[in-house]
Amino acid sequence: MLSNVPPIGHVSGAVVPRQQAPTTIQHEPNATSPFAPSRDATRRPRVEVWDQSSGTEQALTGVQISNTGDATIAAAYANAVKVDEFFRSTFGRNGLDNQGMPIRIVVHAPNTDGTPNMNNAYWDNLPNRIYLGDGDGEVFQPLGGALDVMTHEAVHAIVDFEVGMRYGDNIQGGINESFADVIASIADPDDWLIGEDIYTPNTPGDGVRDLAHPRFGNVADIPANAVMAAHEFSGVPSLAAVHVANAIGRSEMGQVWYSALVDHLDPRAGYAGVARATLDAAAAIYGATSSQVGAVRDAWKTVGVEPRWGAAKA
Ligand SMILES: [Ca+2]
Ligand SMILES: [Ca+2]
Ligand SMILES: [Zn+2]
Repeated sequence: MLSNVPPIGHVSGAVVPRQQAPTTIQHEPNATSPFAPSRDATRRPRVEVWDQSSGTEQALTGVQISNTGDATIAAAYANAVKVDEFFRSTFGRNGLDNQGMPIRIVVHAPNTDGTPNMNNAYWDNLPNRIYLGDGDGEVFQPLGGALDVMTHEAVHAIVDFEVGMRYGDNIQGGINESFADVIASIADPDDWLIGEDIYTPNTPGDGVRDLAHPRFGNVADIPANAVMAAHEFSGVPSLAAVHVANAIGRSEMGQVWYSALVDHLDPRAGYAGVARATLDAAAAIYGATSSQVGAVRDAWKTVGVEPRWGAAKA
């Protein structure tokens, strides 16, 4: 469901003052931890945290994070570690830039006018940090408390590093938002809702978006020359992904969508270009004549997109 509140957003190029780098957070190798770092990663921080509750971004040391009595910081840190591990274990990805870049989060991030309790989260590609608002307690609880929200913002970083699409309230912005939502639904696979853990605490069962029931889930439903938010243009490719997951499995769809993003997507792609990227990815993973390729093709047709054929022509 889409609401009138600012949706989970994305900022490219916003001017944010740079702060001094935080002290390296050391993660002790621990064989019993599901998040035990690999041997070559032990000297690198995997997650870095800033606290912006005072107005400026204050870097936290590993000791400060470990001993924090701040449940918002603790929950956001835990989710950022999960996201880093998710990229590593699910896609073999080494950090946001695939070269070991840690996930950098700013907790208690205010609104751009300085007021607290921002009902939003966003990736800013100038300082390469994810900004997490506290929410007003009515529309949102602290946004870093949701694994899918954290993943969504981290995927915006991957889109920037891998594809470099221009972001705007248009189809390309919608494609960017859709990849963020779809990959988030692989990390948090219980449903097709985004943000359900932190959205409208007095209303159970809803989310910021529902990928299986987007407002605009077919190209034919989008008015010509529509002027609307990027998050409205994301419905078509997101619903295609849901159809593919229903046909071949959610985790299999995730492999196709991730490969489409990092290996096949053209930065100028529209919906048909995304369809082609997913077909090329499915063909590379499963074979050009596989049933999985057929499922991807059928899913795009269901949402009104006639895929342009590339190397995956069967
Ligand atoms: Ca979810
Ligand atoms: Ca709710
Ligand atoms: Zn977004």
